[in-house]
Amino acid sequence: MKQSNLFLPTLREVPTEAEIVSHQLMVRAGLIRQLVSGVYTYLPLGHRVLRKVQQIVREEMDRAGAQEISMPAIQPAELWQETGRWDAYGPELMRLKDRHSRDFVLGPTHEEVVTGLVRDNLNTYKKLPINLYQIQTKYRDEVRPRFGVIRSREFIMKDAYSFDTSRDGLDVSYQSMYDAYSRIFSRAGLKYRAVEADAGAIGGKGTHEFMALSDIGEDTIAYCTSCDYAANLEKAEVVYRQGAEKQEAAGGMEKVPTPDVKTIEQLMNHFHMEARQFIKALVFKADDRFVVALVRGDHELNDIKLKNVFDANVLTMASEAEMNELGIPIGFVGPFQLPDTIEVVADFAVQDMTGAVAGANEKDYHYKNVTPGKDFAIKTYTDLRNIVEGDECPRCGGHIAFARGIEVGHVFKLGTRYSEKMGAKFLDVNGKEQPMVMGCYGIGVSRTVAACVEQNNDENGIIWPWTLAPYQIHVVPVNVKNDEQRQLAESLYEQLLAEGYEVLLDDRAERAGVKFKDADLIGLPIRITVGGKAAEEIVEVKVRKTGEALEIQTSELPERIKALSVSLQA
Ligand code: 9G3
Repeated sequence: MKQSNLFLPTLREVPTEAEIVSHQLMVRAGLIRQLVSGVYTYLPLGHRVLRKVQQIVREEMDRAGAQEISMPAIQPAELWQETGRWDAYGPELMRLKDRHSRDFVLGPTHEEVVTGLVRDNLNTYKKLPINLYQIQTKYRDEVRPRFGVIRSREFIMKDAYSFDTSRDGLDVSYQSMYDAYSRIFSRAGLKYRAVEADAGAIGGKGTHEFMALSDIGEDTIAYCTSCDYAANLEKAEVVYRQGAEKQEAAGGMEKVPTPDVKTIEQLMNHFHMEARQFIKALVFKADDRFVVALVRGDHELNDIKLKNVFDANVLTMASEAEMNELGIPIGFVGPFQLPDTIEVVADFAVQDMTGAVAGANEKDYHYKNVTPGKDFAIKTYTDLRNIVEGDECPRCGGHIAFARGIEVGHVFKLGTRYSEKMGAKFLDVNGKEQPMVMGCYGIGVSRTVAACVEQNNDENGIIWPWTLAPYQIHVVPVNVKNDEQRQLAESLYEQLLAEGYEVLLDDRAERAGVKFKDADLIGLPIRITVGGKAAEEIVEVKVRKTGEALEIQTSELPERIKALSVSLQA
């Protein structure tokens, strides 16, 4: 490709709305342009990278035996009503009416469509298992799109759906996708970890997220420094060791006036005690009932774990109005004299507390010297808190550390949740009707591009890994007005193309400085500069990743480039 023809509007200045490096660089290097908030156009360079990610995805999905299809983005509301998701989702689900005023959704995902498709066209165990996938634009009306294409309102996803006759079959399909994902992200050059995750609203048991490691990642990963245990913070299990036989606190609990002492900090000052000596009580609404969760004052409640304890669809903090209605004084909540409709659960660590301070459930009062189990009963102790760095690894006893990640892949064991709701059944070997057992598997294709830029850049711009680079070699004649330089550059360009490389020739009549800045910004893996020594058939070969540059005879170029391309793919 000749750069004088390439639609590549690079920018020097950093776009103000871009908060993170990958968003800044993808705009400055002319890969994307925003149409409206959360909606992007991919320009030629960005599109070439997208296509490379898709190519790797296709090769690995096909290798895993999945079959590519293409499903519509426009989906009838009736399908979503069959699964109950028409009402379950709010404004994030983009809805539209056709000319006959019929309701449709713009597909944020395709469980309903694919389950309907298989239900209507397959009904015998002989035709299972099957895995159908597509690479398609998805629509989700994010409340706050940000970070460029990392959290956008339309994005490209590879989504796959497996259908098996049994849970064992699903386990095989799931593992096959898990392995395919590992190959995809390795080939894309991403530093990633597969972490245990929470299934969330989609349901099902067992799910992993593939996280591209990055400090701007929205997710926190808890991983073990000794074994390969890794989990999303939402899911990470806390190891609880029953404390030593707790020494009874002297005397009984005592109600003390604590006017306007509400927060843990205020309590710590008032009682001159550490956070770990307080019982934090939080009131939640789990679907249509109220619950109170108790955690030690220095711990954080994990609301996903709480939600799972009650198997709730929706879990929200009780509002001030709801607290008033319940007669629970905000800031003085405690496990005492609660309305008996309220279920109280406590994190394991609470049961070891003695001489604690807790809200008295009366405005301006707390109790001190409280001993759970003695001064109040708890029916359910469970794992309710966030794991913290230094906690014990639930697999090997090692140490837990934190990292942040960008979720680029997510694999789920759905089970029969959708097949039962939509009647996707098969006749088993005994002729008996059974619901198909499903899995679903997503990769954020556009998000993977951004994660790659987030992990591969320096102060001068992007540093593309060989496998995702929009072009592999950048030929840059310093001065196109100099015939020797221009002619040598063009002949090298033709020669490299003939050898099968993807080559960009910067044939623009720009100053050298501008060309070199643009070359660093768009970050192709290898740059060949044709300058003052063109007459001697000497050029400079520079590796973008390491900055190493060396002058070589053009006669050595083929094997030098070959060697570099091999080392850059290692
Ligand atoms: C919606 C909206 C947003 C959503 C969903 C539905 C996320 C939704 C979860 C999934 C599960 C898997 C197949 C590929 C892998 C992920 N956000 N999810 O179901 F209506 Cl507005 O998409 N789907």
